[in-house]
Amino acid sequence: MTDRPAREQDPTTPFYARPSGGWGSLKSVARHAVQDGMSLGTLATLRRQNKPGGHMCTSCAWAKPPDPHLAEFCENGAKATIWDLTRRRCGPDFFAAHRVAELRDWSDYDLEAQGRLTHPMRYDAQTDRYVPTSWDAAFQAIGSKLQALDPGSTAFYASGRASLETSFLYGLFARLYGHNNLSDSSNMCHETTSVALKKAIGSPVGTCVLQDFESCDLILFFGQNTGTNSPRFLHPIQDAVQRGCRIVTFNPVRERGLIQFLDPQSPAEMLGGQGTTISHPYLQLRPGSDIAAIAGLAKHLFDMDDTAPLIDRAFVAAHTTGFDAFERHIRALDWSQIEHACGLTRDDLHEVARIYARSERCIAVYGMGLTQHVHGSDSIAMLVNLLLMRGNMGRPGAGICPVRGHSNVQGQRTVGISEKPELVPLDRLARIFDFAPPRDPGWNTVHVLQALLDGRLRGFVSLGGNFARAIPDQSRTDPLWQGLALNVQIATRLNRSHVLVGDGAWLLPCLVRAERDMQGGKPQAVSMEDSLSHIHGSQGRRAPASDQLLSEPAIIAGIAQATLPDNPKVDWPGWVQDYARIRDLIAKVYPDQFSDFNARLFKAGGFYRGNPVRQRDWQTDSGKAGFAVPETLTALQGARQFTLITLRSNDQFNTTIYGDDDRLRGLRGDRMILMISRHDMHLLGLAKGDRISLCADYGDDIPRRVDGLRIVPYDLPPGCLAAYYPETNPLVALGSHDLQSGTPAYKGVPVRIERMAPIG
Ligand SMILES: Nc1nc2c(c(=O)[nH]1)N[C@H]1C(S)=C(S)[C@@H](COP(=O)(O)OP(=O)(O)OC[C@H]3O[C@@H](n4cnc5c(=O)[nH]c(N)nc54)[C@H](O)[C@@H]3O)O[C@H]1N2
Ligand SMILES: Nc1nc2c(c(=O)[nH]1)N[C@H]1C(S)=C(S)[C@@H](COP(=O)(O)OP(=O)(O)OC[C@H]3O[C@@H](n4cnc5c(=O)[nH]c(N)nc54)[C@H](O)[C@@H]3O)O[C@H]1N2
Ligand SMILES: [Mo]
Repeated sequence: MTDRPAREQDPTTPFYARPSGGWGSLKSVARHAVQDGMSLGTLATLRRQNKPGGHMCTSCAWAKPPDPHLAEFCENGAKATIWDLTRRRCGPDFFAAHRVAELRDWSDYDLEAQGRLTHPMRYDAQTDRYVPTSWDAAFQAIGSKLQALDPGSTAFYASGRASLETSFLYGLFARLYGHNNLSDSSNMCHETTSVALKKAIGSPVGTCVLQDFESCDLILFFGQNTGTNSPRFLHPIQDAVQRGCRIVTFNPVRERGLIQFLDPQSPAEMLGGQGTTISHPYLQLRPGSDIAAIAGLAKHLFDMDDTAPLIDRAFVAAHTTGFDAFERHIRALDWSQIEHACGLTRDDLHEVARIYARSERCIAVYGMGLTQHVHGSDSIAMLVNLLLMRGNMGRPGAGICPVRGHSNVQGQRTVGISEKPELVPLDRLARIFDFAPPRDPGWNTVHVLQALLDGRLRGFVSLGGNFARAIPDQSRTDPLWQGLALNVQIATRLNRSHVLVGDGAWLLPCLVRAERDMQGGKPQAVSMEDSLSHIHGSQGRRAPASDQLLSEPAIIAGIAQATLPDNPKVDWPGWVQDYARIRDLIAKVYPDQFSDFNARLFKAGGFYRGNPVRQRDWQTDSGKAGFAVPETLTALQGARQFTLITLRSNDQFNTTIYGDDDRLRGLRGDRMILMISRHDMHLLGLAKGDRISLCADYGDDIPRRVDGLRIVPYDLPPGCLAAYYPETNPLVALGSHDLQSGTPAYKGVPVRIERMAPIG
């Protein structure tokens, strides 16, 4: 196995007291660059990242401004590119040397650290090894298998990184083949947003654009770790703070990026070491209790409105429904209920309510801290309620801003990767491509896993990602993947999903976004949609990691052509020769949003897909925005003692682990840790460094446990524990998900702590 980078063994380093950004982030990038043998060419590639004519970063989905910084990339974007452009290769020699059973014992880090996949490979059950195959043989064999299967017993998963062009072809392929089982990483992420925002305001996506951050006077942050997961967002936040905008954060964990920031691109700040203070106040509520906290804010606002009117009654009357029921519900709540649920005091909430009442233009930002809970949709609806009370929708400097995860996850849904047929213009697809699209609802992630558990899933195609490792309840699902008739993995690096396979598996390597994609003798561009609904062209220039690689569109087209009967309206090989033709198809299917797609592809800052909410046009059933009465004050079930939130470190991109540090949290050298408050350590008689087991406590009889986590004292509210994803995913029950959207409740895992005998 690969030597892991040198690291400290004590994970319990004292809290990192410095601002985020700054020298720490530059040092962190430099370390990764050296480990991975970064060339000067990679530096040149980084300089073009996120700029018109260059490639769009494969890390987060944050907006790319029209006037980019000299280096419009962050620590983590640089890591992602360096990781993609590694000099390490994982080819036929590697697979000849290692049985798949052996690889199942390797860590996530060691699997990916082998470098880029170079050849199409087929799994050979007899030798338990991946063996090389040709593209043509792979396409023909996969095509025959798909033809033999009932389309309804297969699922096509997509991780949110693939381009609009790839995603459009993938969705079309699924429907021509005969199903809507287009599960997406979004099902584990912001599906809650797509469902809750659609219901409340008629738009499944955020309403803000970058300019709104230039004129807002208050930004509320709920459960989004900007410093780690969308670091470029720190620039507009810092600018906002410097012009006097107030930031208030609700998060059980004190996240460095929202406390203080040092701009690595500002020499004065770097030399002075003085950062900008970001949030004030920063409220550490209990996990899952955002509904209660926002209800408290609303209750104060109603009280304050009785003496000095502050609710935008004209807006409420003209643009909303359900206000009276909402007002009655909130006024009737008891302060002790609210305080008990969220762990914040009435006074804490009063301070924020006063700030909100004084602000004229407010933006609410949120991430996985809201979406990944059993009542995630209710939390989002509550946040919308709060904004609607003061008319903070459909005017400059105001609105709601979910921060999406993968770089094109929002765009994939826009162009048809959806298990919900009602969100796709099926009639138009039927007309343009002359076929009868399936109309039955498809499978989301939870449905796919239920089908895997009860044997209904027979074939699985994965467009990127690491599905088997990203999902809940892995101890139950891991052994079942080997029983599938077909498992196709389109990927760039080896991961756990590729080694949990049996007969009928293929591993198909593709280009990364920074690489040159030549088709029909010409370099091709692809495109993606950022979190603020702007579409950007992206062109790679680097030589591919291997001459055997195909682009994602070429792989999808190859499989589709080998699977489907001929159709004169469907020209797979022709489309792949020229991606501009795929964009023309997208424009034809989605004329409102993608007209003149090719002409606008490289517009600086991207072109805006538009959002009717900005004109106060509410595309809901009632034609208005809806106030909603929450069903509960907290997403947590029962009165459990401990709730675990599973989250990301600063040294990972989802299941891709770059290293064992979590610089912004001041933690080093180990990911198998449990963060716990000193209060709870005393209560349980635990000491720093003790080893424990975590056991899920859902009250069912399925054993779910993770052994060997080390205790790290951390500043958390009592009862709240935190540990890393994906190491703790075996604890999450598949049945525990947002009730409306099916997004797994990764941030609200009921657990018990069991002491382990000291080792050595
Ligand atoms: N570098 C890097 N960037 C990434 C990723 C990555 O892994 N690494 N992943 C990408 C993806 S796919 C996504 S979806 C995004 C994820 O980005 P985020 O949305 O930031 O997701 P997480 O890091 O999982 O955790 C979010 C935050 O929610 C807080 N939280 C947990 N429970 C609660 C709660 O009940 N209430 C509140 N108010 N807060 C809570 C946690 O403390 C944490 O700060 O980032 C994307 N960008
Ligand atoms: N406990 C817990 N679980 C979670 C979460 C959590 O917060 N807590 N978050 C959830 C969220 S928000 C998400 S989005 C999912 C993420 O789930 P996924 O999107 O499925 O997982 P990733 O880790 O992003 O996928 C990494 C793999 O993608 C492949 N890859 C990388 N780049 C490319 C490319 O350009 N093309 C192709 N074809 N393949 C590529 C590589 O082989 C790499 O190993 O996890 C979810 N799971
Ligand atoms: Mo995500």
